[in-house]
Parts: sequence; structure tokens; C-alpha cells
Amino acid sequence: MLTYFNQAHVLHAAPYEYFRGDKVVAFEKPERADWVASRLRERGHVIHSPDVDALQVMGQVHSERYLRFLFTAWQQWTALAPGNAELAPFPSVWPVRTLRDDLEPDNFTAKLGLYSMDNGAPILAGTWQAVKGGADATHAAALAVAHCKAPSAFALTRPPGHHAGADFMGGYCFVNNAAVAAQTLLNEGAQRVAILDVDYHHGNGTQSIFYERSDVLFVSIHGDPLTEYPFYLGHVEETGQGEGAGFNVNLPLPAGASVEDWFAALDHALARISAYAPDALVVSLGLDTFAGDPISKFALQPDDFSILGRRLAKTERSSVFVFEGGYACVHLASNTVNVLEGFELTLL
Ligand code: Q9C
Ligand code: ZN
Repeated sequence: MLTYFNQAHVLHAAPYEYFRGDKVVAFEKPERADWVASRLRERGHVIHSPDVDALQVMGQVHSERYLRFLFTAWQQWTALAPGNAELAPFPSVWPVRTLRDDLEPDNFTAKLGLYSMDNGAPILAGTWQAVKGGADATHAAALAVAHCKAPSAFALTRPPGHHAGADFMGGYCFVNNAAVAAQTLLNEGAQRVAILDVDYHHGNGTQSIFYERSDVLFVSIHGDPLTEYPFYLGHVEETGQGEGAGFNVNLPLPAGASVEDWFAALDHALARISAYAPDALVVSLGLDTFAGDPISKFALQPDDFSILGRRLAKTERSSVFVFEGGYACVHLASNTVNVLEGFELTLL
């Protein structure tokens, strides 16, 4: 599949993350994307570097003050104290209920918390470059599909994006690449775009960005937020608001759900998407539904990813695949390629 790969992704490499009360080696690491890129090359897929600038589209799906913060955060942090370049600033204070989020404080830690939903997305020296490169790759993939250079394209990016909202980062995510892809397709002439999020975790950022819009249908299959990250969004009754009423579909499954139940949810998702009759499809392609994923609790096997690709191809929509989560080192690359090849071989 035509792939746009963000080479700058390596510039974002979190030294550690907080997991079950411990500091552990970060799950979301540069090798993830490199493994997938190698596997794609081995299998003869063409990999391009993005040669477009996504900044304008990023501004359509994120707030200006948030993007300005992301762009300047490392410089603000290192200007504070001489030793700061050796440290990763993790947020530690957040404006929850009753606290004001309309005013941007002067204090760096306060700003960091204002623009974060958790402590899972640390800002590092190269974070902006990596994140911007990822958005550029996603924009390029969406443009290629919009301009009919290919029926489908893959944005191989990290850090992932679907937890990032219009003005916050979190869950390893900074810029919502799926939203960038959908907005690009709309800008290029699509009337309606559907986003199918198959990552194990609910795409809270994507849902919130499009919650009051009818030009983007968001459909997500994920672990029940009552027990699974991101916890505070992703329930069945969240169906959209105002203009967007009826254009948000959540299909949560209990942690430990069977493969059969997962594919039943996929059938339901695809039926909803079909009824919407979108001009294009964006797939938030998380591979953490794999049985061997270290932080997730679904049971998909390698062959199931081929089946997923084949079922997606049956929708016969121009499709942009955007890389999201997936943390099982050994199988991540082959599972990803199984989806993409399952899709392409069905189209042929
Ligand atoms: N220690 C994706 O799969 N882990 N994100 C908690 C804070 C949350 C997963 C992070 C897992 C986020 C894109
Ligand atoms: Zn995930």
C-alpha cells in the first residue's frame, strides 16, 4: 500500500512512562514504526516521505493556543533552568471541575497540565518535529487518496493521535492525525467522511473534535471505558450533539471480549458507515487488539488482521489508514501489514 512515513518520528522517544504505580520503559517507542516500515519494504510496498505541510489543517482541528504551546513548549521548559534539557517534563496538575481552563497561566507546569489529559504524553526536545512530521505524513496520505493517486494510503506515524483533542494531549498522543486526515479529505471536496477507530482504546480525542459535526461520522470499537483507558469517554449513549446528533457511534466491548464478538461489532460498525454513505473512510488503525498486546485485553490473532483488512475493502471506499496504538514488539509489524495487504488484495 502507498505509505507515507514520518522519518522524524525518532525525535520523540519517551524515556519512561508511569504504569500501574511504577516507572517502566515506555511502550510507545520508536522501534514500533521502524519495524512496520521494514516489514513494508520487505514486502515491496512503496514508502514515501511527506512533502507537504499540514499546519493549516492542524489549525482546523486543534486550537491555536494549544498548537502554539506544543510548538514552543520545549523551548519554554529549557529556558526555565540550566539542567532542564536533561529532563522530561510530565504534567502533575490539571484544571479539573471548578478550576478555570479559559485562562492560560504563565507557569510552565500549569500550562502543561492545562493542555494534558494525563501524564502519558511527555514533551521532549524533538516532540514537535516528530508530531508535525506525523501530521505531514497523514496529510500527504489523505491528499494522495483525495487526488485519486491511489484508492488507499497508509500514514505510518508516531506518536499516535486519537487521544489528542482540540486542545489537549494525552495517552501518548499530541496531534490527532485521524482528524487531520478527515479534515484534509473534506477540504479536498469530500462531503462526508467516516472515521472507523479500531484501536483497543476509545478515540476520545477524535470523538470530541467531531462531536457537534455531521460531516464526519465517528465509529469506534474499544474496551469498555468503565474499566479501560481512557475511562472518561466512549460509552454507547454518546451519540453526538447539535448538528452532530446521530453521527457518533461507540461500540464498547468488555475487556476479554472474544474475537467473534469483536467481528460482530465490526459488522455493526461497517453497516453504520455504509448507511452514512461517506465519500471516504479514515481508519484509526490501532493494532493493540492483538491477543499478545502487553497493555490491552482483546484476543485478535494474526490472521484476524487479514480478515479485518478484507472486510474493510468490502466497503469499497477510498481509505486512509492512520497508525495508532499497538505495543506487541514481535507481531506488531506483521499484524499491521496483514490489515493493509488484506485490504489491497481484496480490492485487486
Ligand atoms: N501512564 C494508544 O494506544 N496508558 N494509547 C496510560 C499514562 C494509556 C494508549 C498512560 C494507554 C494509552 C494510542
Ligand atoms: Zn490503543
